[in-house]
Amino acid sequence: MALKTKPRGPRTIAIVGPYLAGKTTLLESILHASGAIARKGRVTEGNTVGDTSAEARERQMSVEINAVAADCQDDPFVFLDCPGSIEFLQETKNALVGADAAVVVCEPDTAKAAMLVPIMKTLEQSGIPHLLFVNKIDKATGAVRDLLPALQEVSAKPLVLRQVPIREGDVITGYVDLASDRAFVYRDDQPSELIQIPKGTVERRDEARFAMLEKLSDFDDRLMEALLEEKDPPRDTVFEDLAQELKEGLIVPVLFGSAETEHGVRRLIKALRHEVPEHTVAAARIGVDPNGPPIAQILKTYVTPHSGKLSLARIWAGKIEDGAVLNGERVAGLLRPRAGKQEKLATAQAGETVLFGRLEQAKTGDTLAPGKEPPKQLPRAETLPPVFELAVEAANRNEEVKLSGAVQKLMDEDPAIRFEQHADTHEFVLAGQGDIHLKVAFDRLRSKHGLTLKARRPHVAYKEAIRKATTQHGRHKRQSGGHGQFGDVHIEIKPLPRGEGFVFDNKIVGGVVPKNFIPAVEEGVRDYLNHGPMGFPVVDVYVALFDGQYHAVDSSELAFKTAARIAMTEGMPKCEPVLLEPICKVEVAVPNEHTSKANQIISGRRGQILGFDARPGWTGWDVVTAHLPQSEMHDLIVELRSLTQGVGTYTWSFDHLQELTGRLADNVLAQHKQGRAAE
Ligand SMILES: Nc1nc2c(ncn2[C@@H]2O[C@H](COP(=O)(O)OP(=O)(O)OP(=O)(O)O)[C@@H](O)[C@H]2O)c(=O)[nH]1
Ligand SMILES: [Mg+2]
Repeated sequence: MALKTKPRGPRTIAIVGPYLAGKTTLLESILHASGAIARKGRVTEGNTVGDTSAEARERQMSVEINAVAADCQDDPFVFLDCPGSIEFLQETKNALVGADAAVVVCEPDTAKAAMLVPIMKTLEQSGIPHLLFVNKIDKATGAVRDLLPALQEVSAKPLVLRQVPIREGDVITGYVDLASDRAFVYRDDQPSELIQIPKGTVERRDEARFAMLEKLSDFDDRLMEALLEEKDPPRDTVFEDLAQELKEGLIVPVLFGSAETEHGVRRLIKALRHEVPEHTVAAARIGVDPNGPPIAQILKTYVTPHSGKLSLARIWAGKIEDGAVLNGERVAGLLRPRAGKQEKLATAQAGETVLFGRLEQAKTGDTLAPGKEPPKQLPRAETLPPVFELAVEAANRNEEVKLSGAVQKLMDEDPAIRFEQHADTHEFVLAGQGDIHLKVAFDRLRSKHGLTLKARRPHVAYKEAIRKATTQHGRHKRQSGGHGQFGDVHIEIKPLPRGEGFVFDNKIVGGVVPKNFIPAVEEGVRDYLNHGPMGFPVVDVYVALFDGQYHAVDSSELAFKTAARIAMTEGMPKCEPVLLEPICKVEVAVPNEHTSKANQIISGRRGQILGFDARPGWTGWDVVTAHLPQSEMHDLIVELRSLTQGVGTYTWSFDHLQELTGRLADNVLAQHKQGRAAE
């Protein structure tokens, strides 16, 4: 059978995988191998094409998507090098929206395989074809064949090993490519050299090649027949199956190499050129007619010092020109992201991933189309719920006004950032995926928006309630010159069941307090309830006005309001006030070998475990459900990640208020007093 034509047209590849697996280094090697750059930089030396932002360079880690175009022979690609840190998973998710396939970079270390789970799940759930690149093969201590079962554990799809190593002593010096059945020795930063399959590798080659063909034949009857008849299948059938089964997401090919020395990188590029499907496949996956009218989607927004706002977008259909009006805004600059200098374009075609200049309203994830109005929006990446919060304020008071606007711009770039003013504590709270994520956000606010923030642990919204009832008289009387002030009330104060809030009751009969003053009494009570005897808002309390007096001339709304406040101020301390702390419902998700540790963390933080269950759709994972005091949640994610190789996570929501007494309550009150004194 004749080999079908190789996929054509521009394709976009996301380079993903755990923290420090070597993704940015791999991008550098891909660019070098394809001739896009003449010299390779190193992450440790701060001179790579990726990680150019100050925030990334300073930390020697990727903190956002690096998009770089490279023509691999005649095939145009855009590579999206994604950050590996779990704190920047949102970036990866946003990039994958526009990817035809993903290269999952990992290390040859069975102990690190579990770190792949979050990304593998994301890929499986979104149906994006992906292959594994086992990097740092120069440092591998164990055998590749022993690594494979550990990697298979984290993949729902069958892994298909495409190469076997050739060794000299402990060092891997080359590989046999199982599809073409040819052997190569590595040459640093150069193409590998074709050799005879060494004798010592023949047996391993036979075994691995048969295993590969067997897996491919699970989805191809012709191949199955050939194998049963013990015939070596035609090479073209093998290549065709590899491409078809990757496209359909049936298999996960596994290649290996060393990004640092460029070993195996050209082989990887070849697999991408021949096997990654054309953009029409990804377009169909998200429901776009690739032959329909122009439509594009934003994968990332950059705010740059020189070019202003740039929107990295995948064009799913049609042609878009510089100057076109998309969603009511004119594109001012159409660029291809090249290594070094970006390439100016007059038009960009379906399948390309390009930068649109100065679309001020456009946000990451938005769908764009020509015309005034935004088109029907395509599915976006899920937004990760925040797991870490800090209270922030402008370091310089004059800059307070800039805060909201600057954070809004930051959120256009990074949808995983949340920002709100807390209704109870009045603090501005910035929330995100962890400490480093927020630190990077602060750095960006400073460098791009000229705003320096002060941050601290947010206050917990404590409340208070009462345990006993009382009645109280309150009178406000003042005689000063002509017009006096007079208000007089008798109120009943009673606790309400938890969660019932505040109820005001008017029980006045016979007009002893005229109707028009009653709202003022309620207002006086409500005012008081903002700061109860302990200084916190009071909840779950019933107050009834049942008696009082007035004066025809001297009574006023203000006088009655004041009388009500006086009654509350005197009455409430007699009602046995008690502190209430917010309790959240948390769902902690961890691989099940860590479930008992998760339980310990929760118990150690005064949590109450409600139960645990298998995590739906995540084989080998549990979800522990618990009630946890909010005051214990600030650094929960930090501890959870440190005990679970970074993969453990949680979601939370406010659940109820619960009485807090004893030493812990005393501490809260002492701190609150200190805080108020400092204000
Ligand atoms: N020995 C060896 N080291 C490598 C290889 N590839 C990368 N490294 C080193 O691994 C470290 C991390 O490399 P990066 O390319 O920054 O890794 P990354 O996956 O982009 O990291 P993040 O984006 O921060 O997740 C650097 O010190 C690299 O020099 C390799 O093939 N072999
Ligand atoms: Mg990186």
